[in-house]
Amino acid sequence: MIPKDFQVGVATAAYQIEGAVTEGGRGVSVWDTFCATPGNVLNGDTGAVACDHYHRYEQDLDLVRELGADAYRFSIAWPRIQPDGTGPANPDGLAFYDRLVDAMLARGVEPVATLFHWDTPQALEDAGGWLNRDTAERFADYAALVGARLGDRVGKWITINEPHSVTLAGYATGAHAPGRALLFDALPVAHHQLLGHGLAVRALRAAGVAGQLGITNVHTPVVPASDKPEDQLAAALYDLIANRIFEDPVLLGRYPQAPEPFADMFGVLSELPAEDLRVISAPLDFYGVNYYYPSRVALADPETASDHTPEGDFARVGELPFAFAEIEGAARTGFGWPVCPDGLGDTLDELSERYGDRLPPLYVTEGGASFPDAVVADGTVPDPERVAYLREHLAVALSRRAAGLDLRGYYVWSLLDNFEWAAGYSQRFGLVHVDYATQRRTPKASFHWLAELLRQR
Ligand code: GBH
Repeated sequence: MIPKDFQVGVATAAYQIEGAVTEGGRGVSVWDTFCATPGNVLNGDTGAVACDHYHRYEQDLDLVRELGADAYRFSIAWPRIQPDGTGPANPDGLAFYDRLVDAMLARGVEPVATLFHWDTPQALEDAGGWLNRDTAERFADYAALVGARLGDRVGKWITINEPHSVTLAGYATGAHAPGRALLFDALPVAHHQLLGHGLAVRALRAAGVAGQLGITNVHTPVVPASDKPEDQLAAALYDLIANRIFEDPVLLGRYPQAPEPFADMFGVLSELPAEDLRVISAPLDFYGVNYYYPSRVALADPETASDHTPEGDFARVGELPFAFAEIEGAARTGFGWPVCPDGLGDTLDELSERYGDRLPPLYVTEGGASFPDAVVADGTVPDPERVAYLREHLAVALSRRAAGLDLRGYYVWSLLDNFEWAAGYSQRFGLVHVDYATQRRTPKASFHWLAELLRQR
């Protein structure tokens, strides 16, 4: 049974669902550019049409209401608000999100707005993107524009979604836009996003927004692949890169130290102005956790490293000193990701152990799984694996809450099947099936299961 004051929501992101990439004065984002180069995205897929949500949002929000979700987490496309990433707001861009937020409120659904879910304006990328400190300042200006317009109605603000993914996939390995493969030279990207977060928090507070402010980090509990000292070392280092580089500055006001012999790897993070860390660690009203799966890490053997990488998306992590070992005995999602509800518990436990009193109230701002869902002869979409996934993950979340953790909600990724970044349309994460040829939406069995669970509250 889900407690009444535990918020259940559904999440999406602009580039993954909106389409209409040349409408309403929207500028070009790094994802438009990345998708245009053959080989970057599976099957040459792009977000140009996606779920056509830009035109169909009323119908999509009807589904959110029908589900009985308390909150809808969406993202705002920066290039709709500032086509070139600077200057005055584009009125059509603001007007779209204004209508979207009102449409949520009209349905009794709390708007949870993410300001940055990876769609950097291309013009800013051309000036260095997140490698350039100026992008953090530009992000705060953008936050101020949106805050001034929507600040009276948005319930929660998430500044940045998963700075880890933009750093690692976007700039270190190149699997995501903007497709840079800088390995450890990508570290400034982490810092500039976190600085952008802190400056955006400051800008939103100055704008007097009514809602709560937070950030969303993706968390992966890291376990060494063996007892061997080199695997333990690799795991400790990977935990820093995957998790703590993004958590410690926000929650403790400092970056972690890399273990010997890797101490120099984080060099750039130890030479930063103290004032930056003060900005980054500004008090938050909540902290968002995305959880997908744990990582079993070994030190890479250059000969075999690529055989051990878990997923296409992150395959080029093999060039970093890590290899990923199988999590044995776990069911697999469509991506091949292991289904490990206990890993969510481990992540939540780790957070409260590491940060104790400094931890703001928590929300799981994403959790979910892709499966090869299809509409069958009777018109339904059976997805028993997703029902099991959600049942088990919700149970783990609620167990930690029952044990005293201030965990206030769980948002399912995702409302709709959508553009799954480098995997294109091959991975279906939705509670609602989308037939891309017709844009027909069909709620899956998991949608009906969750709707019933929410009705029972
Ligand atoms: C999220 O990214 C995104 O916010 C969302 O847009 C996306 O659609 C959704 O998940 C599904 O992919 O392999 O060691 O880096 C999650 C991407 C995949 C990054 C799992 C972290 C685990 C640790 N994440 N990954 S590692």
